[in-house]
Amino acid sequence: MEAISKELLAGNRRALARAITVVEDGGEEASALVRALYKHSGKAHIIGVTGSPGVGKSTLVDALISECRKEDLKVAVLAVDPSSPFTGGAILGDRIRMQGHTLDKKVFIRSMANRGHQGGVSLGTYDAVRMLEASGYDVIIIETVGVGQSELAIAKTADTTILVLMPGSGDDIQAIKSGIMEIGDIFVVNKGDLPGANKSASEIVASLELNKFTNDWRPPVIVTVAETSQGLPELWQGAKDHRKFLQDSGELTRRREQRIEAELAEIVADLARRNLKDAMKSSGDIRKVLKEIVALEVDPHSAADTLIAKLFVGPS
Ligand SMILES: Nc1nc2c(ncn2[C@@H]2O[C@H](COP(=O)(O)OP(=O)(O)OP(=O)(O)O)[C@@H](O)[C@H]2O)c(=O)[nH]1
Ligand SMILES: [Mg+2]
Repeated sequence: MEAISKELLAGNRRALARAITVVEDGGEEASALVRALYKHSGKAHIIGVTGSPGVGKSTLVDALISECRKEDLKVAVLAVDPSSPFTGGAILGDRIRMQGHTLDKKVFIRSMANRGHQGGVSLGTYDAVRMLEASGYDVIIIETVGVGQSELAIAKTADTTILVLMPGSGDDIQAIKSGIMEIGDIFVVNKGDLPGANKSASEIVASLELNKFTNDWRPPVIVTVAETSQGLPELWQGAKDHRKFLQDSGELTRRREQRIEAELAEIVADLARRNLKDAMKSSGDIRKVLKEIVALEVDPHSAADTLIAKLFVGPS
């Protein structure tokens, strides 16, 4: 792992790709890598791009990469597929749509399958972001297909969440009204070349006005045509403005604390799950305890307390 860390810090792409595979799989090797590289993380602007299937997220991300490259920023994209642990068609499509940048050494694109964690953005994603940061990426874009829970999960991972819609996506606008999309920091109506884009944008603006904002950021609503990069400079400017707002207002620290809290809880739960079998075995007389519970000598809650104590002795 030491060799990988060194090469990764030096910007070696192969070492980076290998490291992401390792953290995706989790376990001891992953922990060792994160331990070695954690100090070098935490610097990038993490942008989440989410929205219903087919609204043009990947095309938009491709165009956003170009905006970043105009400023010579190093950009990475993680395309997270929340729907299936197997490689789906969506990921293949993402790859193809971002092919314009494959020869650019300052662009790194990677697909990640959800490893069964709730919400689509797995523990592996947090650590993959850290690997990218340690390798010097300034902007990290995470694309997920938004289906309720995964939008919430991505919002927890990203600094800036871009919610992408398209003209006539009435259901999505209903969702904004009902408040579940209040996680959007920037709203995009993509496919602005199709009829109804401006109408959709005004509807979003109107429903946002009904929202009670907890801070001073007012989410901009931007109409784009991802295929021709129309509206992209405005979108990139919006993302930078948001990042500056986060920094100036102290919101960045607050969000990151929330994110770490969620991650820590997940790591501990994961660890407990993994240790459970061993603890059951090593708690010696688990059979005996089970019999005692059945015989009404010990209640299951007290027995669980005993087991919990053994779960958190940590990995041996
Ligand atoms: N007319 C029009 N079509 C667009 C625009 N942007 C993307 N598309 C098309 O919309 C389709 C879906 O684009 P993607 O970028 O794959 O959409 P996506 O949201 O990433 O899709 P999933 O990852 O499958 O959820 C493609 O056929 C694109 O060419 C646009 O601005 N205008
Ligand atoms: Mg896509």
